[in-house]
Amino acid sequence: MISPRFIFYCSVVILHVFGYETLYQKTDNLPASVLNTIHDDGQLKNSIKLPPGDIFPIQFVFKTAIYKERKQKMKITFSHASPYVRKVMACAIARGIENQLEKWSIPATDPSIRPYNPLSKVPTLVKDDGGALFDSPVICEYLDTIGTAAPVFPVAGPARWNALRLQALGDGIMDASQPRRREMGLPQDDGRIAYIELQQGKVARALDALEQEVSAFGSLTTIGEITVACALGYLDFRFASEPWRPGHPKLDAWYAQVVQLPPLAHSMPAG
Ligand SMILES: N[C@@H](CCC(=O)N[C@@H](CS)C(=O)NCC(=O)O)C(=O)O
Repeated sequence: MISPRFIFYCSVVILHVFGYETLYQKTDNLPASVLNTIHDDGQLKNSIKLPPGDIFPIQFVFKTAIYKERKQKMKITFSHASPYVRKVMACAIARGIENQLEKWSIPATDPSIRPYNPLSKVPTLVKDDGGALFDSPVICEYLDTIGTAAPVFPVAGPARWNALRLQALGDGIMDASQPRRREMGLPQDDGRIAYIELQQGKVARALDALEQEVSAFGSLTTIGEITVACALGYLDFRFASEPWRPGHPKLDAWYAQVVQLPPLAHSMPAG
C-alpha cells in the first residue's frame, strides 16, 4: 500500500520540477531577510542553514526564493578593467539596483556575446526577459527606468542636454584612450604615432574643457558626472604615466571627493 507520506513526497517533487511558476507567485511577498540570504549567483550564503532535508516544503520555499532571485536578475557582461562596464555598474550603484545585475565575466571576443550583441562588446545587458541592450549610454538609460531612486538622466530640457553632452565628453575620453592603449603596445610606425598623438590631443582638450566647468558639477547625480568620473578613473588606472591632474586643480579636487562615493568606491577597476 502506498503511504500518505510517499504520496506527499511525490507531489512535492512533481511540484518542485513543474510547479515553480505556481509557487513563484506565492514567494512574491517573501521578506527581504530571506531574499538577502542569497548570493549573487543564487547560492545560499553560508550564514543561513537550510532546514533539515526531510522538511521538504520549507526547503522548497527557500529554493523557490533562489529561483525568484535568478528569474529577476539581468546579466551584464562584466570586466573589472572596462571603463564602460564601470560606468554601468556605477549607475546601478547610484540607483541602488546593483543587486539586480548578475555579473557575466566574459571577454569581448567570446562568441557567446554575439547572439545578444552583434558588435560583441562589453558592456552588453541581457534583460530579465532575455532581450539585450548594448552601448553604455543605452544600458544606463534603461537602468534609470528600474527602481525608485532618483534618476541620473534628467528629464527633457537644458539639464538633460547638459548631462548628455557631459556623458559624450566622458565617453569620448574613454574612446580616445582605451583603443590607444592597444596601439601603444604595437610597433610604432608613422601612422600609429600620428594616431596616438591625435587621440592624446582629444583627451588633453577634453580635460581642459572639464576644468573650465567642473565648478558646476554635483556629486555624481547625473549620467554626465558619473561618466566623466569613470573616464578620469580610467586615466588613473591605465595611463598613470601620463598624469592628468597637473593643470587641472579643480577637476582634481572634484574627483578626489566623488571617488569616495559608493558608485565609484564600489566599482574600482582591476586587472
Ligand atoms: N561605446 C561602447 C564602447 C564599449 C567598448 O568599446 N568596450 C570595449 C571593452 S572596454 C570592447 O568591448 N571592445 C571590444 C571591441 O571593440 O571589439 C559603450 O559605451 O559601451
